[in-house]
Amino acid sequence: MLWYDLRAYLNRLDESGELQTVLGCDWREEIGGITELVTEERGAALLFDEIRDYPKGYRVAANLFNTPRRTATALGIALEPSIDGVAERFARKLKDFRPVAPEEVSDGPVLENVLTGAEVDLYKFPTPKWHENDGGRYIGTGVCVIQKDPDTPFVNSGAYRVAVHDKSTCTIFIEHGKHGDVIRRKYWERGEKCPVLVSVGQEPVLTALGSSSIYRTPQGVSEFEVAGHLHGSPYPVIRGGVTGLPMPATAEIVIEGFIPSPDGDGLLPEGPFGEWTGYYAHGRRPETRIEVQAVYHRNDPIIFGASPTRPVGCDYFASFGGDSLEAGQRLEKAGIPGIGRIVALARPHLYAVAVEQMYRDHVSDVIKVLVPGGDRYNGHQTWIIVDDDIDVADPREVLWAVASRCRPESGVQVIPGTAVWQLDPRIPPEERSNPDAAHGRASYTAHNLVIDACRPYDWIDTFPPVCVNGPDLRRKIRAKWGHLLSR
Ligand SMILES: Cc1cc2nc3c(=O)[nH]c(=O)nc-3n(C[C@H](O)[C@H](O)[C@H](O)COP(=O)(O)O)c2cc1C
Ligand SMILES: [Mn+2]
Repeated sequence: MLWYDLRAYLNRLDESGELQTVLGCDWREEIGGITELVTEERGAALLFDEIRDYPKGYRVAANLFNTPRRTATALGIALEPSIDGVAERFARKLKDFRPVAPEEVSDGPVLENVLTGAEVDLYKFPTPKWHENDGGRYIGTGVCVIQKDPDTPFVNSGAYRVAVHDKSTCTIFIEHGKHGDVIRRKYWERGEKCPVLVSVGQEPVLTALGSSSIYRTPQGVSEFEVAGHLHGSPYPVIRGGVTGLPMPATAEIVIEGFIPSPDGDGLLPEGPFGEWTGYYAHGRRPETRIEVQAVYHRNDPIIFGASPTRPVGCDYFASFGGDSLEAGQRLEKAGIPGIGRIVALARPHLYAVAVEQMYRDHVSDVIKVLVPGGDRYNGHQTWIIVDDDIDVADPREVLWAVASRCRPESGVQVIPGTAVWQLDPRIPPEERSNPDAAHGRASYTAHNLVIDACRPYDWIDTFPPVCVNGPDLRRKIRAKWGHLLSR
């Protein structure tokens, strides 16, 4: 395995001087407050200990993956020859994907403490209130929520937010249509409660896969199998005593229980919680709950927190994968040539795509594939298509292309689709739906804004040339006069 557990990764951060231990904070405001400011300045990874009201050793870790270097390290992607190639190396690694089934083991550190029945007490852990206006303490942010399809062997692991409601009850918010939602509905349709595990603090690879920040594991493929592939060895799991579901053997804390159907008394008020889009769009509304029957935890457990901050440049995992990777795979599958990098430049869902134009309708073909207008939970999306001389990772370059190459009369399109995503800040209040057992959530019309900022193919050769020196001269100047430059 790349990492035995979360602690192995924290040790690596410590060795490289990137881990800052912080003592004596209050879980109410200070852990979240410090994390917000440090994340905004892309500062150190944080490990909080000696938290007010809690025993020494009961810790919280945050800001662990937010730089490209840390993300690459966490996923075992070589940083050499340069950080720029990390996205390509990661995509290559995934291209060779063969499912590696998890391996059941009988013991592991997660079993160091087992609480059942009346011993269950979720307040045992120093769960922070992450943002000032959050409506609760979220123990589950960068978690792995583990559920099994009742009809097949498929086991899913997704990051869905989980709040502590009382000693033995959590709330959980899963968007309609996500794998965890599809699975729980199958149990509810049979009149059963859905068995569930919430793993809080596990090694980085499963953590990353659960959130789809770096790769969206398709329905029917287990995140455990992808993790096994990336680790190069089967993922060690232990069966939960109540549900029989597999938990990471080296997890810090695992909560085990059942999600009852939203019928009857199934729902509890949930939220608000500062969301990854940078807003409180969900607000406080009814969501499903987890009836907790057992809690497993290591000695001196660590809650891993992934509390969203202002999204400008403050990603959870550096975004060289995720939806950008998926868009690239769709273009490749459709046989569209000349595609360069695809980068998520802003939250939520604004992408820049580089294309080397090869024929007259090339850009239209790209748009047709990127904008399916289908039923997705991404809400409104913006796509900016640029020529491949533009560095799509640099927002200033992309904006220059929009400002100088997009012809507004033909370069801008608005293409409708539908979505059921609840967190889009632009959904009008009356269209934001509550969960409903029979129908799920209401869909709404979500549009794609497409900005073609490419030079017109028909006269690309006579388009005004870009006024920078050619690469040879630039290289020569750099070689001789590099001492005048900072990079
Ligand atoms: C920190 C974090 C929190 C998230 N919280 C939620 C959430 O509360 N509800 C949700 O539906 N998706 C949430 N997501 C997004 C899902 O994890 C993501 O869509 C993932 O693909 C879900 O797993 P699935 O594809 O197996 O359904 C969150 C992602 C991250 C990184
Ligand atoms: Mn999944």
